[in-house]
Amino acid sequence: MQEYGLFRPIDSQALGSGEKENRPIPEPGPNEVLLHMSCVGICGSDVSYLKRGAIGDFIVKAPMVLGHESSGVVAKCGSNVKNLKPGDRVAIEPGVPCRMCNFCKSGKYNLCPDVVFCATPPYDGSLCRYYKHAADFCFKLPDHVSLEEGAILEPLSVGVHACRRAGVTMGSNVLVLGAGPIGLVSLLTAKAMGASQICVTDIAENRLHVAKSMGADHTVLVKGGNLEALAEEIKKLMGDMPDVTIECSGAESSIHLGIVATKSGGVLVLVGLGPSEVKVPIVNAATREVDIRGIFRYVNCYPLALDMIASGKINVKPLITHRFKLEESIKAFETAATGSGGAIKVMISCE
Ligand code: NAD
Ligand code: 572
Ligand code: ZN
Repeated sequence: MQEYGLFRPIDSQALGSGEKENRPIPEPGPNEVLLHMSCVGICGSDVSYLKRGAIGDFIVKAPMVLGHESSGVVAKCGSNVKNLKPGDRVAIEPGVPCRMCNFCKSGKYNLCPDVVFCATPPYDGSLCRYYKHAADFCFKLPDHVSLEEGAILEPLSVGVHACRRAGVTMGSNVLVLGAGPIGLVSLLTAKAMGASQICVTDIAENRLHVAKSMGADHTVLVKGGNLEALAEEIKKLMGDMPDVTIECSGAESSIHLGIVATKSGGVLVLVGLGPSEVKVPIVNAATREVDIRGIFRYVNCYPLALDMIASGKINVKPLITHRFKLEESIKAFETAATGSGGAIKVMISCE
């Protein structure tokens, strides 16, 4: 049995302080692969579990390994694995559903109530040296796609699912509210899907600069105040009201803006998840037939996300602002938590 380094961040006695721990290398089951982990991006949810020990009802009750935006190299294949071989570089789709329930059988496996999702309590994540995973939830990367890009497929898949749920298509005018990693991948995806104009909002000017550099046609700095006036400003910039709005902040006022700014008959997709209850002008949405749709992670989105990167239709590399080694995980999490140095996506190398 070999030992390996592992980041063990949540401890009920010392919430918020990361730890490393040695654990045995797992043995892959017949339909699993053992992966030598390469890259793990830090997501806002990892930071919440580390700093607050919970997201809503998902409470960390025992030490949990973080990390769900990841890639690795196949080290060993289970006896039934046909799609991969040792040495293959893969992106890891982190949620493995039960495959048996009606959601799974009807293709909406993201809604499976029994999904095992990396780094959502009580399940461990993939921020470690060796990790085993269902082989059919690993996607082989072409040689010219980097392992960092493989890890970014995870948040990119959220953007793909959001744009699919929004019905973004050639010529769509799209409003993206919030320019964090999820708003930015939604921007990139909407552009790749043929959106004509994309307007992005944020409360932080530096994030809007990034959005502009990644292809936003217009940006709007939200300083609070009159939402009707903001909606009017967006309409003026875009020449018309947006057909589609993708809300990526979760802030109550931003969801409110999403309703009033979207064109009648359009779609507002709620990606950002903030307070569980918010006060919004729902009658405005109803009487103008603005469809409000939620998203829960993604479903069948990895193949398209990978194709968009592999074909060069999108470039996710500018999202990665900081890089750390596994041994430097605590520093990496501090950087992600504070956003210091203009951090957007902080990447940890496990090799
Ligand atoms: P983030 O915190 O890095 O980004 C949010 C951005 O919104 C920040 O740049 C912030 O400045 C901005 N913001 C805050 N208030 C605003 C306002 N009033 N108007 C405009 N912008 C505002 O987070 P992220 O990683 O980009 O994730 C975004 C959201 O998406 C989070 O709520 C996260 O939980 C959620 N999320 C949901 C799913 C899902 O399945 N529904 C999946 C992934 C992430
Ligand atoms: O990449 C997946 C992901 N999902 C997030 C946030 C960040 N990254 N979600 C927001 C929180 N929910 S949840 O249902 N939950 C904690 C399981 O509130 C999941 C989706
Ligand atoms: Zn995430």
